Amino acid sequence: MCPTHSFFCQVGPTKKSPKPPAIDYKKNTHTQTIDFDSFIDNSSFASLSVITMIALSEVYASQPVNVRHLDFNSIGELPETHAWPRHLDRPRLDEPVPVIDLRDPNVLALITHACETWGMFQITGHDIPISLLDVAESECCRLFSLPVDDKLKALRPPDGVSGYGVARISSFFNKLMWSEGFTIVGDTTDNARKLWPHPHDHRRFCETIEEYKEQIRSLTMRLMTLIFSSLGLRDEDEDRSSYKEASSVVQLNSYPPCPDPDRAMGLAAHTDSSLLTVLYQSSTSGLQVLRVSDENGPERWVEVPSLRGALVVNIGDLFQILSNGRYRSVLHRAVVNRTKHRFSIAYIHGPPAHIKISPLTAILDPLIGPLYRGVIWSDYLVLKANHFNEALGSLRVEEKEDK
Ligand SMILES: O=C(O)CCC(=O)C(=O)O
Repeated sequence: MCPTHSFFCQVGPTKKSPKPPAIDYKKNTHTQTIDFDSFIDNSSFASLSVITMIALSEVYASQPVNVRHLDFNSIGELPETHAWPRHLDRPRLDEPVPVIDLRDPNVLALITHACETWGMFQITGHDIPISLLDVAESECCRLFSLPVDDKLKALRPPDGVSGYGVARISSFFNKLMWSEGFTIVGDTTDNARKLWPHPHDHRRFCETIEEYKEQIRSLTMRLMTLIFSSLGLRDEDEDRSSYKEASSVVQLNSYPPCPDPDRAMGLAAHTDSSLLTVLYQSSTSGLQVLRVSDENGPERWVEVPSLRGALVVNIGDLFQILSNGRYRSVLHRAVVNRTKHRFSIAYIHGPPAHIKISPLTAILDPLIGPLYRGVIWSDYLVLKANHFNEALGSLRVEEKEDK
């Protein structure tokens, strides 16, 4: 999720990725080998496609994240495995990440400015009830407060996408992060049952997640419409109609209180492989966004403050491609603190599986031409799982004028 394609954490990647291979964009090789009838499962079609799941399973199986799962509550000292070189230069607090009220008559201009300069903004006036955000946060708390042995019953398998575990990007770093996650793709009942055998307990979790997903899904569709309009696309533009459906993943994150927060990392700097991500960062701040060097100063981290009831929206790699680089997929990370258990919920919004993501023809400058090759989401996820923040750069093509 990185417009500049370099690591900004001082801890480097453990894997030196070879140059990403060229994908054969003319054919989707996965589709030729899959017997669809044996995979018909409405719950997973509702989110990520079977093709995507299989492609990802293959990559994940080839690079398992081998870690010992910590019982964060019982640790009095930061273990060496989790001690990062001092990286936490104080974040700037004086540069406010844009906060946009969706009812503002000027909303499109505000979105354009935020997407071009920050790649991230907070929204208010979004009509998601605060009570739903509160309940979702308390369900996160209930899940992550379980004893570690209970959480491990829903451990994400090495080749799987759903379940409990450490951040997937852990395999790219030689230090571990002070966080745990729970990934939800499609229906989460099976995993919830493993965590809470009693129906009353898992039903409560599943119902909250379903309600949250449904409400954030329709908000995200509204945001897609606003962002397309902010780029100058008209309602009838053909480009736009392909995005009426979507795939989604919900990621619950937990950052327990940490005995040495200045040397720990909650979630290392990354960009999102999505079109858009809508994040609820609960009542405890911890999200930071990278500002690139500009007239206000050199490259710097800026804190995204937690605002009661607000949601954070960030542009993902795929929207950077769609907008031909005009809207920025921005590096962000999460830090931890000594006293508070922080939770966040990311709704990762991707395109329908069969859509090839390419710069939108309606907004292309004929003098510049497309700056990215087209890619379908499953291929992009595989590229990202293998090459992390070099993935987006590997799709970049020369500007016309340079040729
Ligand atoms: O917890 C946060 O504030 C950031 C979460 C995030 O970046 C992610 O889930 O990809």
